[in-house]
Amino acid sequence: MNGGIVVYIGMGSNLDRPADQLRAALQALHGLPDSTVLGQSSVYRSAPMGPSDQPDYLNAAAMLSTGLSAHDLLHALQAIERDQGRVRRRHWGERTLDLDILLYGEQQIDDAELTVPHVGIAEREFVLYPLAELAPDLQVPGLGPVRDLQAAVDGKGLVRVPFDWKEER
Ligand code: A4P
Ligand code: MG
Repeated sequence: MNGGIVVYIGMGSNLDRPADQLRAALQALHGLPDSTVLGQSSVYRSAPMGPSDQPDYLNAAAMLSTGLSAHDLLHALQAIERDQGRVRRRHWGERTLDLDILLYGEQQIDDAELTVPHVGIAEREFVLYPLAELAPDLQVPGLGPVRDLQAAVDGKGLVRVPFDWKEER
C-alpha cells in the first residue's frame, strides 16, 4: 500500500481483441508509478452506447491506491491508451482502449480536462455493474451509494463473460 487515494478506473474496448486489450491495460495499471492495484471486476459485454455501427464492448473496472494527482493519473492513463493504439475517430466511437477515472477518492473535480465523478456514471450499466462488484457501499459524491445507482439501471443489456485476467496471449 502506498497510503494514497483510492481511485476507480473504468476500462472499455471494442477493437483489436478487446479481451487482450483489457488484460494489457490491467498490466499497465500495475506498472503505474506510486500506485497499487487493489482489485479488478469481472468483465461484461454490451452493445455500443452511441453509434450502433461498431462492435460490442467489453467493460470492466479496477480499484487502485495512488499517490498521483488526478491530473497526473489522467495523463498516465492517456499514455496507456496511446500505447495500446488508441486513435480518436468520433465521439462515442470505437476504440482499442478507453480508460476513464470514475472516482478519485471523494473529490469532485470539474475543469477543462477532467470531470470526476465521470460524466454518465449514474446512467451507464456497463460502468455501475463492475463498480458495484468492487465497492457497493461507496458513496459517489453528489449521487449516493453505488448500490442504489446500480439498482436504478436494469442491467439487461449486459452479459457477464467468463474471463481470465491472467491468460497467456
Ligand atoms: N475527461 C474528462 N473527465 C474524464 C475522466 N473522469 N476520465 C476528458 C477520463 N477522461 C476524462 O475523452 C475525451 C476527454 O475526456 C479526454 O481528453 C479527457 O480530458 P475520450 O475518451 O477521448 O473521448 P470520447 O470517446 O469522445 O468521449 P467520452 O465522453 O470519453 O466517451 P465515453 O463517455 O468514454 O464513452 N458503449 C459501451 N457499451 N461501453 C463503453 O465503454 N464507451 C463509449 C465511450 C461509447 N459507447 C460505449 C462505451
Ligand atoms: Mg474516455
